[in-house]
Amino acid sequence: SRSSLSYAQRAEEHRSPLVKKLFAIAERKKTNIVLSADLTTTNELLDIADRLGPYIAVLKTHIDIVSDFGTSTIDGLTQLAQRHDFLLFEDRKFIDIGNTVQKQYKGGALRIHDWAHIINASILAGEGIIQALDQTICDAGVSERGILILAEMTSKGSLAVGEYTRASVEIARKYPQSVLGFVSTKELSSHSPAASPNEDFVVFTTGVNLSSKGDALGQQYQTPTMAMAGGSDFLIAGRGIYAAADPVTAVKEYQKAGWDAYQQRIRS
Ligand code: 5BU
Repeated sequence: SRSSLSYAQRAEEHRSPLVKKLFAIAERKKTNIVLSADLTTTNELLDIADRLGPYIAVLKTHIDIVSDFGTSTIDGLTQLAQRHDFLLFEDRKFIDIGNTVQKQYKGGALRIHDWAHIINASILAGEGIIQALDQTICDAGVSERGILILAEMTSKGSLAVGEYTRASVEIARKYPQSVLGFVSTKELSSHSPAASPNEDFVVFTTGVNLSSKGDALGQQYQTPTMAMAGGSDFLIAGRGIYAAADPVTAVKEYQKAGWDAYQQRIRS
């Protein structure tokens, strides 16, 4: 199955230039860690991106929590992404009607399409939202842009389960140009009867923590080893890394745990 293949093998066979690049970064840097850099000032965000950049494949932002957001935020992130060889993922969770999300993605105050390689969207509003984002990506003619569908969420009582998750996979299959895969707790497509043999969705898993089981507001964690065993490809960790006493030591621990679990999986 797909989860026993190496990132290098998957890079070779994948049709998306962005996924090829993502897998190539993972191989080069020996990391499947996505840092959820939930810092609230430009200085703090750029500082953590610079210090931890060498150990991560992707930097995930919530750009709307940056209190002094501006051109220097975007320019800084873009330069650090080039210097340290990582991609930028804006965790914007688009959720509105197609016409609105096109405006939120392409323009607005945050100019997300200009700088974020990866975005995510929920299918609560139906297929039109993915159609709209796909259209923006295809029309722009920039190859390094892609969408992850939010097929599940990690918080307690999440309603993104069952039929909703199945519908996420079905919609993803209709937009192979722009949909890279999912944000989910585990691999999804092989559980679905219509999976074609060469389908290769990328699975990003949030709620990853080495030492905590959750927080006081409903977050629920799994370890890097559990997530990789479930077919995840990229592990998203925030407070477990950036809020540690020594974030560099912490990111190296997550990197090692994630990479060991990956190697275990492709060997078995
Ligand atoms: P933490 O500090 O590792 O708990 O941060 C988790 C991050 O992932 C945070 O930015 C959330 O907004 C994000 N997240 C999540 O926790 N759970 C989900 O299902 C999704 C995103 Br989708």
